[in-house]
Amino acid sequence: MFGLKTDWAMDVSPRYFTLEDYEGGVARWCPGCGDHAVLSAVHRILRDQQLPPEKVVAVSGIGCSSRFPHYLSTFGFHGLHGRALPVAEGIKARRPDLDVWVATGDGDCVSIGAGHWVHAIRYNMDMVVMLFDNNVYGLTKKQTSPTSPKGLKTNTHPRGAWLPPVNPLQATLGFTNVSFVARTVDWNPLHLYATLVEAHKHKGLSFVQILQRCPQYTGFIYEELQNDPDGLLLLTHENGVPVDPALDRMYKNKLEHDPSDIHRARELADQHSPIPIGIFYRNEDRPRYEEFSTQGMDMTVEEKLAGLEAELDKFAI
Ligand SMILES: Cc1ncc(C[n+]2csc(CCOP(=O)(O)OP(=O)(O)O)c2C)c(N)n1
Repeated sequence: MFGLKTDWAMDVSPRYFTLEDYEGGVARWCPGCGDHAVLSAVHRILRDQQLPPEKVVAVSGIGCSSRFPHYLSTFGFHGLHGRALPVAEGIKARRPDLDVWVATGDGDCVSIGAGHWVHAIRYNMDMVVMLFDNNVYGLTKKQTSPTSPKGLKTNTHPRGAWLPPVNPLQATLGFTNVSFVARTVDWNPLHLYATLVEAHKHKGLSFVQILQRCPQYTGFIYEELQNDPDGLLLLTHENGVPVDPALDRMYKNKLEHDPSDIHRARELADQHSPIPIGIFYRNEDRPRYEEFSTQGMDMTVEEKLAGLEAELDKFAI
């Protein structure tokens, strides 16, 4: 776990947190990498919501994007490749009071971490999961990822990826107990911020796919979309991402979509042109695993021992 800048435990007066209170080390990502934009959105959300740094934990696996926790001065856990989600679940299972933010790449989540992904969605523990989807393994220098488009030339497929990519939203919307699914893009700070705010508000696991530029290896993939907003379809609804006048002006293509409609959400997840962004699905009534795992946590040692003895007494002959 990373440390905090200040020992707030000693502080008894009301606190106002500035951006500096959340900023960690200087980010080592390449210039133009979309990860910077996501980091800056999260810094701003923490500041705007005045979340005490000691109550926030950033958790990640391995990859460029997984360096995320180093750049926050909250608690953090830079885990093993593909294992961000079980670490985050362990934290939430015992410390439901903490605000958990997970950073995971398309390789980290959709490839090596895919088993954990299915179960994390089903466990539906209250956390924000940000899928940094740059369609490639960035850190290990351009290998094909499960979300690489067919034909993408990489170090592992120099003649081009053979198979069609996994669609992370389509898959997530098919997992049992899914409760929040959204998509945003790193190059629109307004939409990125507003989507992550809604994800953070949601009680349950919020899965947010962030189309993320990797200028080094896959910069060209999102270039057209970045330059031409007409390639995107802005999902609008009173329970969706709030659309302020600037967003409204930016996107010509808009669609009113009720995020409680999972069937329509699945159809939209399958749509490629224009690409929908916004909240696909939202359901606050799904059970959350921490509602069960935290039962009895406030019992005293004596109460726990008495309970254990009572259970063992059932087997007395
Ligand atoms: C068990 C294990 N297997 C493989 C690796 C090598 N490895 C490190 S990062 C990575 C892929 C990262 O890609 P992605 O999750 O998409 O993140 P990005 O770097 O693009 O942000 C791989 C294969 C590892 N660290 N551990």
